[in-house]
This record gives sequence, structure tokens and C-alpha cells, in this order.
Amino acid sequence: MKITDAKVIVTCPGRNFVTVKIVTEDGLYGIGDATLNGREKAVVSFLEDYVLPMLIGRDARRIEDIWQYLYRGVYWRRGPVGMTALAGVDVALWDIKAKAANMPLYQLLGGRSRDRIMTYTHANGSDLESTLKAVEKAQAKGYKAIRIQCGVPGIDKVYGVSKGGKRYEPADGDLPTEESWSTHKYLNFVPSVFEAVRREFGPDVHLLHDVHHRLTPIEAARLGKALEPYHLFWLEDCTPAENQEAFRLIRQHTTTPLAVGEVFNSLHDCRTLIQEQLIDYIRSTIVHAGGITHLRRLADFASIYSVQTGFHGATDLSPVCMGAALHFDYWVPNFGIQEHMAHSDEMESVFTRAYRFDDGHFVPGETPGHGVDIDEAEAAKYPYKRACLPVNRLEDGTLWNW
Ligand code: CS2
Ligand code: MG
Repeated sequence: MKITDAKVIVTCPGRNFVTVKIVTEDGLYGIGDATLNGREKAVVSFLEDYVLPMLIGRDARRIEDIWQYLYRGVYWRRGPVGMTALAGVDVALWDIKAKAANMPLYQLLGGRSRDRIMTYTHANGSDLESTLKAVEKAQAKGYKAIRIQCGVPGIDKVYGVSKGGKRYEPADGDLPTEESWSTHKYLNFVPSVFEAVRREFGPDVHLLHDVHHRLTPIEAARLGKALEPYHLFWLEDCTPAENQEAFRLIRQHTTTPLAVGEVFNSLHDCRTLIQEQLIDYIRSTIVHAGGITHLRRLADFASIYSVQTGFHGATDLSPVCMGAALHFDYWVPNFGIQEHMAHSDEMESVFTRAYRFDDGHFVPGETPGHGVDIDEAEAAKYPYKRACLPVNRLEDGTLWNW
């Protein structure tokens, strides 16, 4: 089954998405997401100038060999740009293989391990009152797990909180906009938010929170401890994780479950975190970590150490990634939860989807392949528009982690 064509489709129906499309000699094709938020064109160049020409004439059935060729075979391994490009190719090939077998992708992976996939959504507000309203709305939609982000009194613009009643989209400027941060104000305030949410909504709903890399390890330990009475499902990215050993300190102090890894692109980024059981959930997902082929290895490794998956699923991961992720979630034995931030109607008009939402859960659908397709005519209506992720500064002007 020779590959005869491979191309990249870039579209911006409200935000930029990069899609790899691979076509074989018998007319079967597959697509994969290769979107790297705020750096989309770097991946497009990587694919168009280097990777895609190498695919022509290869046997599309040899997914593993192609993966090794593009990983082991290039001198410059890993990195977000390379691993996102590799993921786009890998998912397109799995899509083709599953279509050729006339099976939904999860069947090829080993069949389903569960009936439905629990997903969490976001509830955010500029103050406590609007945050509580957002939680109520999320529950009304059926979500059983809700990520809570709330504006902090005295801080102007905070991560995860939408501005002016608009949908939350982090890449909000042609050049990076600036947010501000005060650890002191945040740490004093945030436990009271979770106290209020538990008081209002009771013990059943799963609560999550994303610190988005803002704290030092000892500050993260303090927060984890302070949140223990509110039984979080997880506390995410409480400190930057380049230094994996930093999590030893946090772990010694708190039983709040920890999730890390949406910015990781390989198993090597989280080997210590997993092996020493310093985290509970691994967030790395298909599009940024080398596709299904690599994620399968990562998840199997994590399962030995009782670490569960919790795939990143913000809007900057396209419906193509969501479709592939849901097939993976259906199969993977050590599944934890799947993030879901709804795409807009405009975004959904470009991608047809077999996956379905029902009562806080998803199912991937029974369409052969991963069940997501791109309408190229619709995609062409929305040309690329540069959009960058914000940067973050402390109140004295020091550049900080966003
Ligand atoms: C996030 C994202 O969903 C999450 O947990 O951390 O909002 C993240 O900021 C964006 O995906 C960045 O592109
Ligand atoms: Mg996050």
C-alpha cells in the first residue's frame, strides 16, 4: 500500500489547526493533527520541507518502521516541533490502517476497556460568584468532572479565565499579550474557592485545577496541602517539570493527586516522574508526543507504576486529535480522564466527527479509522492568522512562567 501523496492543510476557523493528510495508491487516505499552538508554521515547514517528501513511495502499513525512520533516523530527536510533526504522520497512518481493516481504531489497539470515557470541562469566572455559576452550567450540561479557575482579587489578568464574556482561548494576540502574577495573592485566595465550590455542590463532583507552572516546589507543596480537605481529582502543573526531581519535595508533603505533562513530547521527559511515582496522571497527548505509537509505549510504562492517563484536550488540539485520543482512551487500561474544551461551531464545520458526547462522557463512534475527517473546501475559507500565547510577569515586572 504505497503512499502516493502527503500534504499539510492549515486552517483558522477561529484558531489555527494544522492537519496532515496522507493518500495511498488505492485511494485510501488518513489524517492526523499536527497543531502546535502559537508555533504552527514551524511544524508546517518541518513537515513540508523535510518529513513529507520522505514518505512518498513507502508502504503505509509499516507504521512502526516509518515512526522509527522519522525518530531514530533523524539525528535531531525529540522536541515539540519534531514530535508534533511525527504525531501528525503517525495518526494519519493509524487512520489508514484502521480504515483498511474496516475497523474503528480502538479495535486495532486491542478493543475497548470501558463503556464510556469520562471527560472534564472548564468552569472559570473573574470572581467567585461567576465561577460558581460556571460550575452550575457545566453540571447542567452533564459533566461529572470540572476544572475550576477563578480570577484572583488584586491580579489583573489570570491564566484560564476568559475575558469580556468570550470563550477562553489562550493564544489571544498577534504578538504575545501580557498577564500578571502574584503567588502571594493566589495562594491566599485559591483554597477559599474550592471551599465554596464543595459547600455549594457537595462531595460527588470531581474537581480539578491547573496552576499552569506558576509555583516553586515548596509553594506547590503548600497549595497541595491546603487543598486536601476539598479532595481534588488532580492538581495540574503545579511547578515547571523540567526538573523532575522537584516533585519529590511536593510529594513528601501532600496527598493531593498530581497531574503533569501537557508540554512533554516524549517518555524521556517524564521517566523519573513516573518511575518514582511522583505523579498520578500523565497529561502528554497524541499530538505533541509522537502520536499513538509513542503514547502507547508511554502509557504501558506508566501502568507499571500506577500512573493513569489524563490527555490534554484544550481547543488548540484539533477535533482530529480529540478523535484519535478518544479511541486511545477507550482502549488504554490505565485510563484516568480526558480533558474536553468544546470547539466552536465554526471549528466543527471544518471537521466531521464520529465521536459523541453523552452525560459527561464521550464514545469514539464505530466509523472505520479514528472517525474524524476534514472538509477541505470549508477549511480553505479560513486562512492562517498568527496568534501567540501570552507571557506572564510578576508584579515587579520580572518575567515568570506562563
Ligand atoms: C491548558 C491549556 O488545558 C489545559 O490544561 O494548560 O489551556 C494550555 O494553556 C493551552 O493548551 C496552551 O496552548
Ligand atoms: Mg494545563
